[in-house]
Amino acid sequence: MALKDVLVPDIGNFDSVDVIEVLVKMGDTIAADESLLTVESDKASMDIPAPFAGVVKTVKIKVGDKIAQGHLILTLEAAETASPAVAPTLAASPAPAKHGQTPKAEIPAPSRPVPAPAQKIQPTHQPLPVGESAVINGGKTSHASPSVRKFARELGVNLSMLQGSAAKNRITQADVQAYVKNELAKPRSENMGVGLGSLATLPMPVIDFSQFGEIETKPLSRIKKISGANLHRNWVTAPHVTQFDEADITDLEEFRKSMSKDAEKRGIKLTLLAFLIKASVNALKAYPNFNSSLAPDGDSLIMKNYYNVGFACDTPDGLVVPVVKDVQSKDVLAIAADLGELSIKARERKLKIEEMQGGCFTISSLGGIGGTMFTPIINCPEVAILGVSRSSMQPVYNKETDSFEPRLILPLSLSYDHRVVDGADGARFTSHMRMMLSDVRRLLL
Ligand code: CAO
Repeated sequence: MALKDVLVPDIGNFDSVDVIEVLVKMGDTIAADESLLTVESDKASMDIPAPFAGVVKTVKIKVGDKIAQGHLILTLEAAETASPAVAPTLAASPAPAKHGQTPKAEIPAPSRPVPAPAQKIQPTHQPLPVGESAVINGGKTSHASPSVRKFARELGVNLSMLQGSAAKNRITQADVQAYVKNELAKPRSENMGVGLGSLATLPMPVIDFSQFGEIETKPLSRIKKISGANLHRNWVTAPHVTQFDEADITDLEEFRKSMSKDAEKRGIKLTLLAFLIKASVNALKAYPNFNSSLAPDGDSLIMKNYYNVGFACDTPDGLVVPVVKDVQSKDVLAIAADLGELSIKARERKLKIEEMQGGCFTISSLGGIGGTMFTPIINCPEVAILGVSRSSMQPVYNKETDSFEPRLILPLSLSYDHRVVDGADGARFTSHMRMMLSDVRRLLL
């Protein structure tokens, strides 16, 4: 049995945060990853988990304290067999912590996806951090501690339906209880969301599947949990429209293949995705609304004069979204080099948090896998995402020769937030992409 200090991990760009809830006390036996306390900045609240299992010997903080990275939270008598599974970090870490080592905060971008989610305390117009409980309610942001969220989840309450009564609109357990009481008191038809415009969803039925056959319960990976929550939020909050289009990439592919050997000599895999990223930045410049985010109050658009493009990357643990930065100042080869490097890091769980932040637009390419079309979910607070499916040879009519020619056609699926982008601009954006991709010279300008 060893007595170990548990310190406040990296909490991002904040000098200090307030302790709003202490979830353990002296003598408690806690598991690795169990929440120890909830902290809150003026933007968000979140949990700090236990880095390993053990018995709480002393608690060194109390509600109301201001704490910063390195601050002593408590001492734990660690069980010898205790697993150090999760680092004491505010961020989700796709990589399991190695023994005695504090991993760097890492997180899939929202997705995102996933919630891709940046994972430090940050302004509410950025993706929400892991464990953060900020919910948008009528344009205002409310917060709830993890224990209140857990309580709400157990009762099937959607926190976005509540107005918090505590300071800074924080939702308390009493708020949740009052809400449930109020909902139960409503006439049944109203409660069921019939006729009154209620967006409340029915709780998922709890079914014992083992009654139908053999089952096995597999825990979701940390990335899956985080990206799932982000995807769900993005799906229900942003009104999605998906615009489909097709680009003729016959010449582009010919060019790419002709350049591949040269690129390889420089240690770069010149992929189609690099060209797509380059083309998308050109389209973002032509249609700047796509390079924006809705302000948290919903009254204005925050226009971005930088061009960072995220790409969905499939890893054994789930989806992450690394971001290629400053695409406007890079040529296709430099983008391809970044892509290669970021993809390797993603799969080796070595992405740094800043490598998944700052995205303006996301591309999700399933072309290497298959499928004809799909409807990607916007990586909010970005306002659009481009889905790319598998290219195929198709007969295309050539007016000049009055004949059909075999052309390589790439399916594009652009999902956009209809609060920000009009349907006409959605179609203009994909037409622009089509134009850029069908004439590779334009990409090189
Ligand atoms: N049509 C046909 N073939 C394609 C293609 C397309 N649109 N895109 C790529 N390919 C081919 C490539 O040419 C390559 O073939 P070769 O090995 O013969 O050259 C092969 O597919 C594999 O490509 P790649 O994986 O090396 O490169 P990529 O740029 O296509 O993909 C990455 C990189 C990171 C996007 C990909 O590995 C990945 O993770 N994709 C999944 C993304 C995802 O999960 N999206 C869903 C998000 S929503 O849940």
